[in-house]
Amino acid sequence: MTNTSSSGEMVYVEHKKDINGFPKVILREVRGCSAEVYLHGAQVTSWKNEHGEELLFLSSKAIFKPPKAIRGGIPICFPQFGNHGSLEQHGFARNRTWTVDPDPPPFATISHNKAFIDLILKPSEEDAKIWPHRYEFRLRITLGPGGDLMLTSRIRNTNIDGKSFTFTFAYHTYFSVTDISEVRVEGLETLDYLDNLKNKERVTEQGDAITFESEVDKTYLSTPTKIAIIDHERKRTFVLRKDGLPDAVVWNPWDKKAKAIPDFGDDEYKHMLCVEAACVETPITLKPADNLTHKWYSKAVKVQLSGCISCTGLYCSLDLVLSVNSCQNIFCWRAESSLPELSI
Ligand code: TA6
Repeated sequence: MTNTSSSGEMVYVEHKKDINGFPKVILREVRGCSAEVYLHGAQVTSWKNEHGEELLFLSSKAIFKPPKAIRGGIPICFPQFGNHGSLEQHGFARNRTWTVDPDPPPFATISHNKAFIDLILKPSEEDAKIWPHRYEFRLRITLGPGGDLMLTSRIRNTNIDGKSFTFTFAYHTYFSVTDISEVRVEGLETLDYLDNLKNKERVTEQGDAITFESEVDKTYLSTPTKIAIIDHERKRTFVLRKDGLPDAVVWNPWDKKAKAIPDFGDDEYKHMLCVEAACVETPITLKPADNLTHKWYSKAVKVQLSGCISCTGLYCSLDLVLSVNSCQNIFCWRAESSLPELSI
């Protein structure tokens, strides 16, 4: 389903309002893929393939009323993941209304993608009371011509008092699956994880692909940059690629917890799985940025990524690329690892 203007041109980016009047953006690509982003939380709430099939889970009980976070899609957890700190669960970025970024700094690599939107979050007076830092959080969401969904967060410390700040982070992605008991996750075998159901006890995962038969809430540490979610029933494989985010959280509330979550249907746990590109174990520390604007940005992307976590910490970018294909054997998604480098 392509969307053309009155002059017959393809409309890659459409600004709309939902039935409650809340602003959202629709991204479309020529092959018929699409994505939907709410300015509330800068949250992707839909990602469809060229057949119009929904790839992300969105609860039938999701509440679209700010400041409540929307249950499903891809909430952004910032500046705190989960209860790793004194702020509200998963921080406040998902509860804030973002704005369209009028002047996004250039990226290091030129991209020919057309279906993208740049959003920005800046601290409010309220936020400064609970998290006393000045920052700019820029997020680019891109739908690639092949249907890949790419999210790049660029976070900058604009404190004028010379103070650094530290944060944890996650793209809290809800994947739509046919039957959770028929799903496998590959790429996390033999890794250490923090079990959030056992007071963050550190455990080592067994050797096989991960399957699901009960509640799971695990933070895998220092994972590979690529993880696959294989939905056997639908012969579908999601490949998640991440950059700048060493950890990955895997969550399914199962039956009992599902009943306890007000904006989540009792049986919906059967059709979703969260696999979240995250930075939890070693928080990111950013020093106040200097004023090298454009040059700073383009150079920074390359250099800073490694610098920011270890010492210099001026600026960082956190990338997530989601792609999906219709094969489901191990060789296929591993073959995908020969995909070209990230160009947002
Ligand atoms: O990412 C997993 C997790 O931290 C779980 O512990 C569970 O609480 C889930 O997030 C959902 O959190 P929310 O605050 O959206 O209800």
